Parts: sequence; C-alpha cells; structure tokens
Amino acid sequence: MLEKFDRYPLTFGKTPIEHLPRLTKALGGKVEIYAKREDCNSGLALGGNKLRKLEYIVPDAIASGADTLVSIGGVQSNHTRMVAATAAKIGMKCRLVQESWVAHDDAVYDRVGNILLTRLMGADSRIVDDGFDIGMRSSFEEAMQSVREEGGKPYGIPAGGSVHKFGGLGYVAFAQEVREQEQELGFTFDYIVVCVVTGSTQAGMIVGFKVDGRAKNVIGIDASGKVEQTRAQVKNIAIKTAKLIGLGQEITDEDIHINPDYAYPAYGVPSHETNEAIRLAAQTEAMITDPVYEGKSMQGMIDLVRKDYFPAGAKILYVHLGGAPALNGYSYTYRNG
Ligand code: 5PA
Repeated sequence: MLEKFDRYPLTFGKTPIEHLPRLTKALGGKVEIYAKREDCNSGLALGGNKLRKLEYIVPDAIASGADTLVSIGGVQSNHTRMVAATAAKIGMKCRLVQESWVAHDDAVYDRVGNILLTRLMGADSRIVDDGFDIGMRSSFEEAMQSVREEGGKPYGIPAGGSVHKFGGLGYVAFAQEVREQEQELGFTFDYIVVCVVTGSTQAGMIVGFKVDGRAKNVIGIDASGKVEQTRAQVKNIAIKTAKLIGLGQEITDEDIHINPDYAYPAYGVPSHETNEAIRLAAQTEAMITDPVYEGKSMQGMIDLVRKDYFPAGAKILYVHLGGAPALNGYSYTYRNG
C-alpha cells in the first residue's frame, strides 16, 4: 500500500508491544491492556509519534532543495522538538514558531523539557504570544518569509505534521506493523486507544485499520479541547490519505471515533483525574505519560475500563505516542509525586 512512497528512516524499526499486567490488575483484570511503545521508537532526541510522520515528509523536503525546516507548535511542543531533531540529523537548519498554547505557569516552563532539547539541537526557536489553534497561522507564514529574506530556502511543516500531504502515511504503516505483530502474538487487538490533537496520527490509523474493518475500533481520546475542529481535521486527513494511497474504500463518519470527555479543563492543563492516571501508569508499570497528551489518553482508557465500556476479555492496545519531556515543565504539579 505504501511502497510507492519514499521513506527516510528516522526510527529504529518496529516498536515493541508490551503487556501491562500490573495496570491490567489494578483496573480489575476484566480486560487485558497492552502498550505499543511509540515513545521508544528512535535515538533521535527521545523520539515519539512525529518521527513516523516525518519519515514520509523528509524525502519531499530534501527533493525541494530546501535548507531549512520550518514548523510550529506550543512552547512545550513535542512536534517542534522532533522537527529540530530531524533537521539536525539530515543537516538542515531549523526555524520554529512556539506559541503560547497552554495556560500554565511553571517557573521554568519555557526553559526545560522539549524546548531545552530543541534549543540544544541548534534550532532557532521563537516564542510568540498566540494561543492554541491546530490550523494554519500567520506566524508560520512569517517564519517562512523570514527564512527567505535571509537567503534561505524554507520547507514548511504544519503543526503536528498533520495537514501535510504525506502527514497521514506514517500511521497507515503503523497499522500494517500492528497486524504483523498480531500474527506473531497469535491474537488481534479489539480496541486501539490513542491521543488525538492535530489528527494525522489517528487519521493514518483509521485508514490503515479500515483495510481489516477495524477503523471504528480506533478510539481517539481528544486532548485538544476543541473536539469538533479536531474531528473535522481527522476526517479530512483520513479522506485525503485514503485517496493518496489508493485505498479504494470510502472513509465515513462511522470510521471516526473520538471521545471528548477527558480534555478538560483545557489543552495542556491536566485535571486531577489526569494526574491520577499519570501516577497509576507510573506506579504500576513505570510507564511515563505526560500532562498534555498521553496522560489524557491514559485517563480516558482507565475511565472507560472502569465504566465497563469494553466487553470482558477484550484486548486493548494503548498507543504511547511519547511526550514525557514536557513533564519537566510541570515540576510544581508533581513536586510530591
Ligand atoms: C501529540 C501531538 P496528533 O497531533 O497527531 O493528533 O497527535 C497527538 C499527540 N501525543 C499525542 C503526543 C506525545 C503528541 O506530541 N503533539 C503536537 C505537538 O506540537 O507536539 C502536535 C500537537
């Protein structure tokens, strides 16, 4: 399905699927919980989901003759960290717009975690005041223009790599990888739980799992707090990606399952329940999730298990997309664990 697309390897290869027996037991043992460790996918600056997307974007960037990757995210964006890492690895420059997406104060929020790593890798990272939005921004266009004015050739990558024409391909490949691992494991997963914000991770999975009728079993847990915008973006990317790969099946509203219940109180701000979920995963499995993304999808999965949303005996694959560096920006929240 993806053979016709160039891929520039940035990851180690297949990511492990890990059984989580202590978390399974802590949640009553009625369903079996596994994690697919996208957070351990690469040696590039602590890795994460964006690298799967960037593997299909980089060949286009190189072919364009660009010398600078340009992208955008929040101050503690994982995506911009991954673009900075990719630029360093392929020998390009990197210009980033880091917007003030999160209503969160911590003395070192703009100095630690993702942004620290981003700066360390030599990216030119510029913090601006704009608030949260997953769409296209004027600050992004200004960053592109500033590279041009300095005589450089920019290559633009949208927020989360999502609305890029190849942004959905990485997670189509993910679905194929899961199918191969299911063969080795000797069973299939009934549900896949994944955090969703800018949309191409879930959209790629929807297209990839549509092949075997499982698109609707991909449960997106919204962390954007703007679920209608996110749902529309997921649908749009899934439709375009399906067309691009020649899927031959139509993506419909029934294929897109997004749960809005766990994004509160706001994007980037963990609720008490988010923090409890982060602690439970850490204390049962030493699996580290963050307050912006994976903590919310962990919270969602835990709550859905406790509510008996999943039938007894179901096998659930929690997809861990990375993001732990942001925890450093929440040092006060977790000062006592
Ligand atoms: C992000 C995104 P999508 O944006 O593809 O829906 O993925 C959501 C997601 N988990 C889930 C982690 C750890 C993520 O980093 N991060 C963004 C960023 O700027 O880092 C794009 C928002």
